[in-house]
Amino acid sequence: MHDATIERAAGALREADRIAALTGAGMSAESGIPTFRGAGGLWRQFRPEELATPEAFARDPSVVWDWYRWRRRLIAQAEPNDGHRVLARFETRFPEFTLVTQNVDGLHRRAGSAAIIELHGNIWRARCTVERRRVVDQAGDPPAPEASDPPRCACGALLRPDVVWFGEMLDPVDVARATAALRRCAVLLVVGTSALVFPAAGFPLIAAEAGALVVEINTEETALTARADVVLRGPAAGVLPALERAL
Ligand code: BJW
Repeated sequence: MHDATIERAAGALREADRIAALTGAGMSAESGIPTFRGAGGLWRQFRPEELATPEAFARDPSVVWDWYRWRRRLIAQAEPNDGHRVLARFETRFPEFTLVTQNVDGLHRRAGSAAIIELHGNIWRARCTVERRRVVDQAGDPPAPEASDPPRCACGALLRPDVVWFGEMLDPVDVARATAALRRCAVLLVVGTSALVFPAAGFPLIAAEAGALVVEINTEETALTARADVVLRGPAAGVLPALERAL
């Protein structure tokens, strides 16, 4: 990462009053949460179609819940990293800052971000498969769904993780809010995502077409790299603090 490259991103941020960030699993990598597709990624050990689809849950809800319990335990032990904390500070530093995340781990909130669009849900919530009522579990507490296997709602129906699986629709309100922010922003920071999973993978292109400077922060080349205006190669927990220092 060259000083000139970081200065280009910092200069654009200094000039901008509307900024957005889109984050993915790499954002939490240095908090100890495995990514989905990288080395040691969650998909390397578990096939997605076996675990993160409505069909998998219908076939064997206990197996799917085991995977989510394992991830909840990892996340409960993790702490937000310096990258999460920089984005939390950006919320108060800039006149308009919109944080859109694909992550379900809740670490942005724990770092102090207040206004977050959680596109793929939140691992600490469950919802009734019949009543659709949400059940909130607290990180660190023994989650209520641990009580039975597979966990059930008070009405007797199965509970499921309140996340978005492949083939499921994202909340249209979240997508509309995110899209509006992407069309308005002058700079979009795209942090730690492989940019492979839609519709989020298309968000940087929406911002670019509306005239935003797209800054990619990632340890590796991605599907987005060729379309990004500025590429800051390195870990989120190092690059974001460096960017903040350059402001
Ligand atoms: C670091 C780092 C460090 C490492 N610092 N960086 C259009 C075209 C093609 C397909 C589709 C399409 N529209 C819809 C689809 C189908 C599907 C899809 O996109 N499939 C693709 C695989 C092709 N999309 C959907 O089904 C979505 N629904 C939808 O569109 O509904 C409408 C519809 C329905 C039916 C048919 C058609 C349309 C729903 C997608 C839901 C995704 N859900 C998951 C699971 C969430 C719950 C859970 O967590 O359990 O979301 S899948 C998984 O992938 C998770 C993530 O949020 C998501 C994205 O992954 P992410 O964050 O990018 O992680 P990685 O691991 O891929 O990348 C990590 C990156 O970090 C890497 O680049 C590393 O280099 C980097 N990194 N360490 C910085 N320290």
